[in-house]
Amino acid sequence: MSIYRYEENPLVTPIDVKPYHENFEVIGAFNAGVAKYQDETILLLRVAERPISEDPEIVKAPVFNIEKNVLELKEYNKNDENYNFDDPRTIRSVQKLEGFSSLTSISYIRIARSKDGRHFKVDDKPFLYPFNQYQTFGIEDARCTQMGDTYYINFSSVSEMGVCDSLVATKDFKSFEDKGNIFAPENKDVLIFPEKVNGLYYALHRPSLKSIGNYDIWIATSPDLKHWGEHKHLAGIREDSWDNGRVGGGLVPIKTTKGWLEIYHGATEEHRYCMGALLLDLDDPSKVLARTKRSIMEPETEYEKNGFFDEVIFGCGAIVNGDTIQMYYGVSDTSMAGCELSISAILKQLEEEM
Ligand code: MAN
Repeated sequence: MSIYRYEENPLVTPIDVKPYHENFEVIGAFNAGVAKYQDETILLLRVAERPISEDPEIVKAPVFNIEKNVLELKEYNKNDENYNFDDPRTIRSVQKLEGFSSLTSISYIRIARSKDGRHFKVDDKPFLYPFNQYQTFGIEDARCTQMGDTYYINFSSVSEMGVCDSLVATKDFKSFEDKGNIFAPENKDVLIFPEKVNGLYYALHRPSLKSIGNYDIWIATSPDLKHWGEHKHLAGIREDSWDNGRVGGGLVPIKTTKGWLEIYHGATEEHRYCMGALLLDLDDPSKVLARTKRSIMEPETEYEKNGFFDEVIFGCGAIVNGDTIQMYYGVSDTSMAGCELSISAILKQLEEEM
């Protein structure tokens, strides 16, 4: 697969973002949803800010207090044997096999704007900042689906209650209307299709299962973008493959003559994130017509391999022009990069590897 990575990469890095909180540092500006609005390319950046700790033994964990409308800090001592600090993203209780007690940073959504798609300027203020009790640990990994002049933005809301998926709508990227939580915990990587199919809205989603089952992609329908049902399993992880650990939707599904093209992410059990492709039936997107055996893109460049969390490429959005997918993607949970992929080349790989 030939991929054209922009010479300007990475396009947005933590240095380009001024911290919103005093005594915090920006450690990530990544995993952005993408939109074309008027003459601008908009990136809905996930900005992660970490409290600066004066004492190397102390790890501070930010939690937004909704009632008091302030960001509070919980402190952990690195020598505390009840907790594990190996994953830089989380603080885990050693008593629990899975999951985390706190996050080491708080994420929210900030907009970066560009006229040429390569040079971005980051807004001074957040666009989506924790606004309810489901978001006390932050707002992450936005996806944006345009329908008419409305842009639907969904994202992970993270709190002690779990990770759920929430929806807002905007027409101007200044204000938004809250549409509530659309998928209950734990669920991530929700991608709303850009048009109805046979009178119904469709969305991909990724329940994160704890007792049995894997981190697989599911599909659901809705009459109104509010009530989601008809849940079906769509695509699972594959043993001995680059996507044997987890899979999740990446870009908003792209309508092609051959079917709905979904560029998804897959990770190994060791958390190396690559991108692959699925082709879904135009008339019934719950039918998988083809899936690439090989990945279509892997972490290769320095900025894709090294960062806060190494070996991650994570596409959440794109702008499509004819045969070209201009994909913007998070690299190593740190920065944003851009590249161009050809739809016909991906369809060819799908046909060969069916
Ligand atoms: C995982 C990672 C983190 C994220 C949490 C909560 O641990 O993806 O980046 O903050 O989940 O969503």
